[in-house]
Amino acid sequence: MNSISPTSRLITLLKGRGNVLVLTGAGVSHESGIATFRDAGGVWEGVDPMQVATPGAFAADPNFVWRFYDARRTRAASAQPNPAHRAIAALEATGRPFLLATQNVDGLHERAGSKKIVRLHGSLWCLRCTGCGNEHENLQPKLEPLPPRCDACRAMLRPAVVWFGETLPMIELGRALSAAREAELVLVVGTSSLVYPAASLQTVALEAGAYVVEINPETTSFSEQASEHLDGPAGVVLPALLLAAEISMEQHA
Ligand code: BJW
Ligand code: ZN
Repeated sequence: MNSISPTSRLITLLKGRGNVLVLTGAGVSHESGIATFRDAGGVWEGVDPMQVATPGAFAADPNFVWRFYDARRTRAASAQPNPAHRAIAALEATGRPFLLATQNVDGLHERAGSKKIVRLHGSLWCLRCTGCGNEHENLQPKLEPLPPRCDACRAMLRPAVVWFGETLPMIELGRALSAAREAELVLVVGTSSLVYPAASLQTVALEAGAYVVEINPETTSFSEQASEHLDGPAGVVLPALLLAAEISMEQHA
């Protein structure tokens, strides 16, 4: 099993029937060729987040912000789910109480077969009208002309993602918080645990008594608090864990 050495406690919890919560961040899509935000070569190395990921940035230059998201949509559309996305879907498919709360907006978890999912930071594939608030799905990576306009009221559409300074969708955050309070096992995969309130979920779970495992090739601000840290890429560690716990990934190959 490479150099990964999960504890027997973790394997027992994976084999059991208790509530599982999986929290994911950009690192889970890294092996699909999608850049993370804060690593070397990450999204925020090429562009200042304050110029593309705030309501003020969109108000100041909607075309610039849309071009940024157009490029992200194009990249995500050509990417494929990797073994980490598939392992998470396979864990859900065991039928135990389960929730996946992702900060990712790329849609790869859904394409890997995850169903019990809450999207804390929205989706690249959903547009929201800045006038009437209507939301609709749009799976075309390239939108022309930019900025796209609402069919109903002609106001500008924006990506339905959560920018800095905006509140997270209340129902989704509420579901994730409840799952954190009820979970027996939490897997925190591929996130720097720097962005709040998403990063508070792992602490809520710990305080409620969950066994919280971090899977990440680097240490993070959460590593010292984690019950266990598994050092390695998610696409290697997660399938290895499922194998050790005798959970089949066959349906998600
Ligand atoms: C691998 C791997 C592999 C690599 N396998 N792992 C205190 C001070 C100042 C501000 C704040 C504060 N507390 C809260 C705030 C506000 C702010 C915040 O948290 N700022 C911090 C940065 C300090 N939060 C907000 O504004 C949030 N809203 C809010 O708080 O509302 C209440 C409020 C409203 C008004 C006023 C005040 C309060 C909203 C946050 C929205 C974040 N949005 C983004 C962009 C989404 C759209 C888009 O994609 O463009 O979400 S920012 C970006 O960061 C994105 C991500 O979802 C999010 C988290 O990043 P993530 O996923 O953790 O990625 P990285 O790159 O950080 O980490 C990747 C990890 O993967 C690394 O650890 C690698 O090692 C690892 N990895 N390869 C496994 N193969
Ligand atoms: Zn409208």
